[in-house]
Order: sequence, then C-alpha cells, then structure tokens
Amino acid sequence: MKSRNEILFERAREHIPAGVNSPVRAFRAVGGTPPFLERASGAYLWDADGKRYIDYVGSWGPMVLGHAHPQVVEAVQAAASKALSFGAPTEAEIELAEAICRLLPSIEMVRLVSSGTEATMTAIRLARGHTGRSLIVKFEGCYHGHADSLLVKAGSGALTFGNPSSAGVPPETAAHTLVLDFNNIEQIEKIFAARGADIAGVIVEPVAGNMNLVLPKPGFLESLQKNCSRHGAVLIFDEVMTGFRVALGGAQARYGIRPDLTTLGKVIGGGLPVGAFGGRREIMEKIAPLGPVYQAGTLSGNPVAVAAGLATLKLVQEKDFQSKIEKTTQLLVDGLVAEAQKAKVVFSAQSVGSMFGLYFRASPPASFAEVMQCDKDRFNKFFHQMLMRGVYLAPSAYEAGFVSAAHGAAEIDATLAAAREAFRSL
Ligand code: HOZ
Repeated sequence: MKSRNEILFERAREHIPAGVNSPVRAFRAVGGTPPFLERASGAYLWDADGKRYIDYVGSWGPMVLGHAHPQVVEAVQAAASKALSFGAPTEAEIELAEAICRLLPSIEMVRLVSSGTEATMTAIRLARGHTGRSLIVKFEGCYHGHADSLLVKAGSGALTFGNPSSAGVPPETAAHTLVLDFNNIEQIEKIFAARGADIAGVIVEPVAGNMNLVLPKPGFLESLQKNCSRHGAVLIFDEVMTGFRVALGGAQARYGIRPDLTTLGKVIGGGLPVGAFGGRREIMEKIAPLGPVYQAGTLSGNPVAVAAGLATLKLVQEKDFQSKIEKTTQLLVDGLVAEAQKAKVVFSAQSVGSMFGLYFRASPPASFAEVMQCDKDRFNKFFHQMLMRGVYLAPSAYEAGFVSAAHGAAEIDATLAAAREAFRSL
C-alpha cells in the first residue's frame, strides 16, 4: 500500500514541476519520496504519514529559534490581525532596519525585500550603478540566489542537479561574471592586477554554505577587502545564510571584515519571506528614489514578515544564545565524527556557529574541487539511513546543515544513536 507521502508526491507532480517549488526538495539527488511536511515544533517536524523527524534543515536556515517559537507566532498573529499588507511605510520596518544596522555596523542603511535572491540581485545592480562598471566576480560553488548574472558555476540546487550554469542565461549576461576558486588568494591578486579597473564588485558567501560548508582560509576574505578597496570595487558579503548564525554580527563580525554591502535573508524573516541589502551610506544613497539605481517591491517590508523578523532578532540577541547553539552544533559534529571512526567510515565534519558540514572525505574540504572529492553515493546512503531513523538532513551532499536553539542534549543523543547504526550499515 502506498504511503500518504507517496500519494501526495504523485499528485504534486501532475501540476508542479517535479512536484516541488524549489528543486532540491524533489529528492532527485538522493532518490526516493520526500516527506510532505504537515507541522513543526521546536527541533521536530511531522510528515503526512505522522512520522516525526529531528530537523537539521531548519527551512534552509531561518528557523534558528526552532519551529513555531511561541513569541514569534504571537508576533505574527498580532501583526496579521492588524493588516496583512499595506505597500506603505510602517514603524516596524524602521525598528527592523535599526536592529540590523546596530547588529551589523557595516550596514549604515538597509532596504528590505522579500527574498535573498532579490537582495543579491539588487546588490549587484547597485555595485554596477555605483561604480559604472559591469564586471562581477563570484566564486565557484557559491550560490547567491537565481538571478541571471549569479547563476554561473553556482552551488545549491544548481550544483546538485549538475547545471551550475543554468540554461536561459544569455551568454552576454554570463560574460560579465568572472568565476574564481573559493579560497584562492593568488587568483584574486591576479584578476585584480589584470582587470581591477573593470570590476564593479565581488560577491562572496564569507562562509560557503551552498557547496556543503566550506570555511574561508585565513587571508582569503582579507585579500578581497584589500583588493576591492584598492581598485574601487564593491565588496558584497552574501550573509543570507551566515547572518545571525555564525555569530550575532554574521561572518563579518566573526572574521573582522567590513564589507561595502551585505545581503541578508532567512533569519531576519523568522520563517517568513524577507531579504535585505544594505551597507555604506554613500552606496545605498544611489538607490531609487534617492539615486538612479532602481529597485521596488509590492511586498517589501510586509508587516507580518517584519513582525516575525523582529521577534526573532530580539531572541537571538539574548545572553548566551549564540554560544549555547554553537556548543550544541559542535557536540553534534564531534559525535558524528566519533561514530564514523568507530564504524571505520571515511568521514569528517565541522561547524561554525550553528551551521555544519558533513563530508564523506578524510578532512573538511577547503575548495570546490575538494568538495567534489566527497563520496556522494555514501552520503546518499547515509542520508536515507538517517531519514529512516527519524533524522531529517538536507537531501543533497552540497548543502550546509543548521542547528536551532531548540536542539538540546536529547536531540543530539538521538541523532548520534541513529548515526551509529547508519554508519555501520554503509
Ligand atoms: N537553495 C536553497 C538552499 N540552499 C534551497 C531552498 C529550498 O528548497 O527551499
């Protein structure tokens, strides 16, 4: 007899491409039927068959407090009872902008949008409008949403399905995007020496989270900052994933870099659709209607989404919030490495803040090429073994994992017990 998940998957595929509204969710990389989720609370999810999972996807990052945190739900309900959308300014938007600028001091002005893709797309336009140049530098395996000029050698779903440079992006558009190797300082120096005067901006995930998790090598982010400032290019940190996760002030606080522009998303919406881009006042004043770079959105600064974001940002600032979640994440990765060793499986793992990476490889990768050396088939088997045992990991070897403040000793112990059996079965 078919499970309810299978019945729903069949039905979904009739009218939704691959049955999903975002490619990785289709489970094509790992095979099988995705659980159709019905509800979530704290560290747990429940699917249409009533099965419970410990969640390490966290809606791909936003759910840093855990699911359905009562204070966030209450804030959303209160906002919704007043208005679902105005398309006009509100006081709450100012509060969210003030909180963002206080927590990430490189951001002097910020504009809210509805997704990370919108934020990065506009940041690129702004870098070009500000400098009057066209060339953008990005890094292989980094993913910055699905705007045309950024879908070049991209990570996440694009990488998972083997089309990191999407069809439909005109070659003329892609020609303005230069792709370098993440963590390769020599290449950065060379490209700036050769084309520095043409480079509008460099966009980077300061901690890459869309080709699995890859940490910046010492000196990598510094060399971006140095070259951008020397050549008048705009340094854009894409902190959609890392913001309020790798440190309260994001990767820029953790690594001590002051980017010119920052893009945010995920956590600032507390689970509802919000993105933001912000940075130096001089650059932000180029945005319409102050300046000539156009950007707009009907649902930008939506009052319900802003209420969820504000409630979330309030809680992530509480004393010990970041250190506690960081410790839990470290316990998880240390435990997984220990279990793999016991089962004699070649495996490594690492974390930064509440993000983690799992690698079927002897040591954590430092580049896209090293990510490609991970044993993907082993990951896929491990993924299903864990899913069967009620642990929900990202269904792709090329995504980072996320821990929430609702994950505690009980969830980590249960995850490690599942991993013990999963590693032994490989
Ligand atoms: N590209 C997202 C993760 N890096 C996946 C979004 C989704 O499927 O919801």
